[in-house]
Amino acid sequence: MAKKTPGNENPNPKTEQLAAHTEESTGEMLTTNQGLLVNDDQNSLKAGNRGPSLLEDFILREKITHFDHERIPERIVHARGSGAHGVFRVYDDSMARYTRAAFLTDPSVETPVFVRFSTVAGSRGSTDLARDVRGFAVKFYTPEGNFDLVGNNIPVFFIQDAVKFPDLIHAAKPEQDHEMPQAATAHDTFWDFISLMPESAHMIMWAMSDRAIPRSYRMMEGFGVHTFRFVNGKGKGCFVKFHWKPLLGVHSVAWDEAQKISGKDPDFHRRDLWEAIEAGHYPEYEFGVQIVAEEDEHKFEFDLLDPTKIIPEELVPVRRIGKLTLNRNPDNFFAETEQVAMHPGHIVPGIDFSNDPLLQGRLFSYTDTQLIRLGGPNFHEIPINRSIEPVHNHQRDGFMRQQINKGKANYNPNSLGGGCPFQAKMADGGFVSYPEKIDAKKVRERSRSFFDHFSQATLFYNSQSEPEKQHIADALSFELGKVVTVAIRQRMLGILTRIDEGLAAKVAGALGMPVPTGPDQPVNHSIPADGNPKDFQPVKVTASVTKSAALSMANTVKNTIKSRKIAILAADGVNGASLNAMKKALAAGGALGVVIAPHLGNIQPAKGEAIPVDQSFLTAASVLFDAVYVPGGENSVAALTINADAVHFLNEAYRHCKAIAADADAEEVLNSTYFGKAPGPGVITGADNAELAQRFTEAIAQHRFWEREQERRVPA
Ligand code: HDE
Repeated sequence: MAKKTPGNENPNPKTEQLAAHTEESTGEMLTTNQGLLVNDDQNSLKAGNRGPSLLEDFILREKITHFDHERIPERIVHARGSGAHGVFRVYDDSMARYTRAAFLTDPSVETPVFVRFSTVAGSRGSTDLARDVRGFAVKFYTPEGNFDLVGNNIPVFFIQDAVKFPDLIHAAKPEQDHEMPQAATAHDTFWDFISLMPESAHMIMWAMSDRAIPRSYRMMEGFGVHTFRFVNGKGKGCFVKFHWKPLLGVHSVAWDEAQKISGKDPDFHRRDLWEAIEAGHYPEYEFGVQIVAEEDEHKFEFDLLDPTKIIPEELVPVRRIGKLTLNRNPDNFFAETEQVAMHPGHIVPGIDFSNDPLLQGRLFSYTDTQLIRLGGPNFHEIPINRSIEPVHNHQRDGFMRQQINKGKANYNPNSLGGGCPFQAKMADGGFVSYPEKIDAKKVRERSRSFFDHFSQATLFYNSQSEPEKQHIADALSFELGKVVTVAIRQRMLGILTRIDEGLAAKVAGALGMPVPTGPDQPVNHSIPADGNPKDFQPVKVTASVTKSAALSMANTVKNTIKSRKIAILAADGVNGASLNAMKKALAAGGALGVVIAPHLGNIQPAKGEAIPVDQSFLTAASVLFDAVYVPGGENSVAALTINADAVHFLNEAYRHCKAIAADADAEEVLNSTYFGKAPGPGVITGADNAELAQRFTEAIAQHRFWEREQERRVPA
């Protein structure tokens, strides 16, 4: 058991290891990098107090030089991210049948982890709320070495072969001539590429769905995407897909809201993660596996190696085998979150790769990218990247080498070092690649089993609730509406027609364009020079599952208000008893009531002690909260009724389908809103504090009342 040191409330082997590299200045004197005590950090060395600075000033030079070199290249993708430490524990030893990985089979072991969530397209300083895929990368510091599960919050990908990745990312990033738009795919080059690559159809459905605008990193799923392989102690293999299921459920914001959050608080997800962990609301995710026996590899109508396909949970259920808990914020963003080097090729005995051509390409890319990003081959020595087990090998030297290797033998075989370090037998935990039989010709080809591009796109669309379907149509109308080249929009409509004609018609309506009819035109333009386009068009398959409950967020967990932020709108003269009772009831459910008033400081209730104000209308915005409550109190109600910011706050919360509660004697405030006279679902009023709090809690747990959007009558 790792010891508990001050400042390390969640000790484990990794936090103890990191502690050896952390610096704490409290009570210390200022030094240079050479350990020299500095006497004056306010003035440079000059020839006279009005004279020129002297080159001799080694203290100034050291400080400025270090500053000049503070930035490293940002990640080419996933540049914007947030990290957290945590632990993982498997529930039981049932996985031993499939894998020999110690951390997945021994429930007595708590494995330290570091997780980095990210957006994909935007730069390091871009908004968290971009419509985008989210990265969900987990580094497990296992006793058998580091295992990195470098996944996303969407279970499929845009492309089937790694060779197309630079094209995809070039198309998605800001356009090369003017470097616009930032952190957005709503532009010509992205949709040009997509409209020519029908293999992206399934991913596009997910990326245009609410999954691409999560409410929180804590409320999204994670997926390993590729099929991996488990190998058990007897050397038998099976296929496996990895899942993360958030215990708070999968929730998103509205697109209009996402755009506003991007202005009001571009750090929204980063802040949410940080604050939840600080408050002790540790994010939790269950780890799930879908296991397919090797003999069953070809029993599906899709190819397990095709990363544009899921295995519907109806065909292979997800077994929840363990839990990840994020319980500590990083001490230093750069040292940990920025320098963490994830790699799908970091595996441990019991886990191996499949031949998914996207995964195979990734195995090259991630080391290569760290070499340029972190500056050399010793990035594994950066504290956050170190395995908790010591490293012994014959690799030497390179920029920034930390390890001091003793002895003479830096080669193998050697006799001078007694043959050490020696190779590990399989029985001692030595890694042995899975001996998959391969008998093939060397070809640049795509298997025809990868040619069905639409049936799972249709499956995803058909599995959505009506509001979710509408959101997909709206997202496509928005994105294609920003596309200038009409031919690109037209080609996209052709693709949508093959996914769902109703969807295509809706988007065509918004774009003011006809829905393509007549004989199917070739849709795949990703063809080798000597290929006949006819041979490369998508094939139709009969899907064995046409609707999957797991794909709709409407079916997610809706039983908790834990860690939700609730705005309480109040002014002087508020009914303090009601306000405090609601705040207490929300806190009992794990939610945070935030008092928002026309001014900071305190407000004076009608009776009782002054109430501290958390935010004023100037700094608060409804888009940063999950729900709103308006307590009574004659003067407070009168003030809010004529306060444009308060009324706008409520209108906007209503438009974004959030739960709204008001005391019976605060109804006048609601009446001054657009919805007050005919409120839809999720608007609750009542005179009894306890009963109101109970109904409000149930409503907040629903997350949103998307059905309100049908009315679309609140111009907030
Ligand atoms: Fe990545 N990806 N990727 N990717 N990826 C990177 O590695 C790449 C792919 C993912 O928080 C880069 O260290 C290629 C799929 C995450 O640090 C780079 C291909 C999935 C992160 C890279 C893919 C991912 C990355 C950039 C196609 C989901 C952030 C910085 C063959 C399963 C990790 C870095 C973090 C980061 C390459 C496709 C997830 C350039 C070539 C599919 C979560 O190496």
